[in-house]
Amino acid sequence: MFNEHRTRLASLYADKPGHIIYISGAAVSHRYNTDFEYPFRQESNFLYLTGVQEPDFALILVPITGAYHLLSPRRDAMFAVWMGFVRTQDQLKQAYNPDHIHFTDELGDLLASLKPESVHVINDTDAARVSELGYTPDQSILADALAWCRVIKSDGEKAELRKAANVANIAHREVMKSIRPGMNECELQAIHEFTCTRSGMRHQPYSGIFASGKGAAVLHYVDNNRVVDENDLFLLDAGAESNGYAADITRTYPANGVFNERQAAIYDICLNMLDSCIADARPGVEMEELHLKAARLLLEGFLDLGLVRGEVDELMEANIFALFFPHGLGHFLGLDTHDVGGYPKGVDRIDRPGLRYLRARRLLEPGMVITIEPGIYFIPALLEPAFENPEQARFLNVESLRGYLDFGGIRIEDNLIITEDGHENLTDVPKSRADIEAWMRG
Ligand SMILES: [Mn+2]
Repeated sequence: MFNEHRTRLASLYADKPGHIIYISGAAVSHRYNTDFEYPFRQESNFLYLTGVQEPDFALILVPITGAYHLLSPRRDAMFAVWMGFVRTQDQLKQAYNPDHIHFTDELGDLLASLKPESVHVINDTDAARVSELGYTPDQSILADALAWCRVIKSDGEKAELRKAANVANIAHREVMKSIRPGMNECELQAIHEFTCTRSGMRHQPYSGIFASGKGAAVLHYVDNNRVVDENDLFLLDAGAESNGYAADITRTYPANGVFNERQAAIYDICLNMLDSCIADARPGVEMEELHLKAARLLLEGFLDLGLVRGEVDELMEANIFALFFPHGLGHFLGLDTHDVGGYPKGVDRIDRPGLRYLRARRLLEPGMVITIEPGIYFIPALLEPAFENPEQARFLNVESLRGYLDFGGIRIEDNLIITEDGHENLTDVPKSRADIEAWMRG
């Protein structure tokens, strides 16, 4: 898989003889000025090209010959005492399969032997290192080239994403059947993370959101320390990570196992937004089309409930949907949860409420992996000013909406691989009300 990734990147440099690529991997980082080490996470581009999941490595690629040089840190005996076994260069070569292996302190000699015209890098640190050694760094292409490669997933990557999704599916089901009013949100986080860790996935791809009641209306809620009430909805947005590849799943359900009437009505609108967008997810479709479709379904649902007034078209034009659905419909998913490539060069964000935060704006193609995650929230910080703004308030049933300010929010999120003729949905966690309630009954 990593060989395939390097070949894909090298193909973009076919017209650049004399140009080579240098990327340093991640180092260990510490908590302030202490010797406490944060869990190590390889830099995603380096991981994509090498599979190396240990600190202080670097690589040189020579696109025109395809040569892959791996540079490993020189470890001394004390490293072995404190940190673990030190592998020989031969053992590292066996493990990672480079064409050539060197120590990182031999970078100067390696560059001297390659005599590159220019050295492509992705960041200032690598650029400075290259300059220091007397060569010309070029930071203008490589990051975009890597994003281009990473947007279309290889078969190996799809397999990792399926593994991550499978474990996240199990963890979500586990929490869904364990929740009881009176539990603290952090207990539910513990169940999620325990389930992932027990399955061998020791790292989370992002800080999970375990939000009950009003906390569910905070888009990136991470307090995760409130006691869940009897009548709360509980929103869980958390995944799992398999060899660096992320799952990112969200479900929302009643803490006591049964949706009340008000929750059910809003939930069904959100689920309809999700299901309709998923049904349309196929090559040739644009993310913003799907976003606008979801927005329209939200407004139609709210008109039926009498929460907004007017014609759907004028409500769309006035961006009323963005008061309740202020984030983007979805994003690319891969080595990073909000994966690279959402905005290729020349494509700008849409300056419109709601769509402004869309993290991907491009035609869907086979091999892309996306999330679809509509949400409906009652966020006082957005609604209260809108109640006072005549331009917006004329579309709102202010009196009814005031009764929803303690509702919180609902988000439902699935992960899809776009295929030749549609998509493969990686997420398998109950999402219809009937399925959720049945699963929670056990
Ligand atoms: Mn997401």
